[in-house]
Amino acid sequence: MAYESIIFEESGGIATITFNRPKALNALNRALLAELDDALGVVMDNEEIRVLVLTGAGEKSFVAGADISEIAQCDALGAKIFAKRGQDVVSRLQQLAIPVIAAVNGFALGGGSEMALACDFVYASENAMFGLPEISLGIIPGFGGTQRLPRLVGINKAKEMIFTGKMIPAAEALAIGMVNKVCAPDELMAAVMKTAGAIAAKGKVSLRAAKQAINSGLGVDLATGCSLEIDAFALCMASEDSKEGTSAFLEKRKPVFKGKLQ
Ligand code: CO8
Repeated sequence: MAYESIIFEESGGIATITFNRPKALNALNRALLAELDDALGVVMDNEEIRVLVLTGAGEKSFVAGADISEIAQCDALGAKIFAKRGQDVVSRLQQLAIPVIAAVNGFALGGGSEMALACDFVYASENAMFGLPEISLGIIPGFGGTQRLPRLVGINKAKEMIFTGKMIPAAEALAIGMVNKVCAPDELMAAVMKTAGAIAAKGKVSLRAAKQAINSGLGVDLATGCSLEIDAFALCMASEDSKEGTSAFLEKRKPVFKGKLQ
C-alpha cells in the first residue's frame, strides 16, 4: 500500500511511523487510520523490527485529534463505525508484540492523546500539550480515552481532564504519569532514538515476553499475573538469547542477541 497520510521508515531494527497531515495538525481521518492499520500489519510481519516509534510531521503537532470535519458528517451509526475503526487500530497498536514509543512533538489532543495512551511509553517535547477536549465539541473520547486514561493517571484526574476538556502541558503530563521524559523540541527524536536503540539491542524473545507479561497481567488478579510471568520466564529460558545473555555475563563480555527461540 502506498502511504500519503503517514511516512513509514525502518532502520537498524527501529521502525518510525510519522503522522503526515501537518496542514490539519496530523488529525486522524479515515484514510490515515487505514494507512496506519496497514503499516502496523507490516511491522507485525517483519521480524527484523524490534521497536516502533510514532511521531507527528511538522513542529506543532503529534496528532490534534480525530478529524473534526469527518466527525461532523457522522450520524449515530457513522460515529459508531468511525469510533470502532479508530479503536481497532489503537488496540492493534497496544497489542503489538514489540515495544512502541510515542515521540509527542506538540499537540496530542483527543485521538492523539488516545494514540499516545496506547503506546508503551511517551517522551514529549517541552511544548507538547495533552488533552481530551471532546467535551467542548459536545462529544466524548471515542478511541479508548475514557478507559485508558483513568487506568493510567487515576480516576479523579482523568475525570477532571475529560469533564473540563482542558489541555495540560508536558510538565504536568510528566507529573501525572502520562509521559516518561520531557525534552527540548530539537532533542526529542535523539532521546527517543537513543532509548529505542538501547531496547532494540536487547533479546527479542525476552522483550516480547516482558511486554506480554505486563500487558496480560494488568487485566487479571496478581496471582494469575504472576503465573503468566512464570510461563513467560520459562519461554525466555528456552531461547538462545538467554544462553547468550547469561554466558556473556559470566564471561565478562557484551551479549550479542540473535532473537532466536533456540
Ligand atoms: N480535525 C480537523 N482539522 C483540525 C483538527 C482536527 N482535530 N485540529 C486542527 N485542525 C486544522 C484546523 O482546522 C486548521 O485548518 P485550516 O488551516 O484549514 O483552518 C489547521 O488544522 C490548523 O489549526 P488551527 O488554525 O486551529 O491552529 P491553532 O494553533 O490556532 O490551534 C489547536 C491549534 C488548539 C490544536 C486547534 O487546532 C484545536 O483546538 N484543534 C482541535 C482539537 C480537538 O478538539 N481535538 C479532538 C478532536 S475529537 C476526537 O479526537 C475524538 C476521537 C474519537 C472520535 C470518534 C469518531 C466518531
